[in-house]
Amino acid sequence: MERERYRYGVWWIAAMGLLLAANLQTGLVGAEPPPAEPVRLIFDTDMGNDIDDALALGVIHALQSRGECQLLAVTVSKDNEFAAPFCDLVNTFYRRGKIPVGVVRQGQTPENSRYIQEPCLAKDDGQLRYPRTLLSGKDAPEATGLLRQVLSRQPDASVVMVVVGFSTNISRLLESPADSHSPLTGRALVAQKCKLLSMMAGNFAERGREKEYNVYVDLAAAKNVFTNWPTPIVASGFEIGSAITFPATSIENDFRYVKHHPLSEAYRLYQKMPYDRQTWDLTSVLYAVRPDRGYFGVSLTGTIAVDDKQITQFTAGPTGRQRYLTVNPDQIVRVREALVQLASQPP
Ligand SMILES: [Ca+2]
Repeated sequence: MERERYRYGVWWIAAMGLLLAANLQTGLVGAEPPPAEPVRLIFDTDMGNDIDDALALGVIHALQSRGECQLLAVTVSKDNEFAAPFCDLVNTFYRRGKIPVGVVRQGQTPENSRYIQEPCLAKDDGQLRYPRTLLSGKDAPEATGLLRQVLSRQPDASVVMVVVGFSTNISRLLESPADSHSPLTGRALVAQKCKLLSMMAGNFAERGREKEYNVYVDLAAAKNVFTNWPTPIVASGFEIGSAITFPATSIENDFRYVKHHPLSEAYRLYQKMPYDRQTWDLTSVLYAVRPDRGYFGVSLTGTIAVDDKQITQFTAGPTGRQRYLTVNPDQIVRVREALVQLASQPP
């Protein structure tokens, strides 16, 4: 009897010892998860062509206010002189007017856009309605050089690029030679400093797939990026943002905490209210900062290519590093709710 009890005791101690060792190994005992570092983010946008770019910039600021990201720079791929000042006035509204803004030279879509131009020019009692430091895009630095400068100062494998317009700037970045900011070529610099490219581009719907604006407006640039970008890419295809609309009721009700809000004013200028606009660019921001929250599904890894009809084609394969987002009905509800809360969050 004594002997049985002794044997049982030995087994029990041994079992507990094994359990403790296993827990220590997996870090379950006494280990607090380290606080997550804010995501170092660069936002490249064709601000002015569609209103989702403006709301996406607002979402970035809300996430930064929550300690989840740090906006290192904004670069603009729309070649219009009001695109960069509008980005600067939004940054200034969120009290981050020192964030550098770079612009494309000899870029695409120079045409005017009311929603970026009118907020830049609006005055009340002789003062700019939305103060800013950058008066014209002509005064802003060229985007490729700014991207090189900002990237060269970041820790290795730390930067997430969010690209929600054409690939003009990041394609030129890939092709850029060594300069005063870095002895590396653009491609090597990206490989060293970036960890992810989250881009709104292409179309990966199972049916009815068409060519997509961000791809076909600068086709050569998009092809270069899909072929030569050296980090993983996650693309939010046209069908993702199309399935998740931003409610006009939020624009009408949730932005009234100030007399003049640049995002709700821009939204009203873009189209006749009320309208629910697709959230394309916002989804690429949300995934970039919160990739592990289950807002979206992601495809298998593979490669994205553009075919001769300018349509994106995905081929799964173990060596590829590119994926695309998917979304189901429950996720659509969650993403819309998150985006409304974030876009309308006061500075
Ligand atoms: Ca865009």
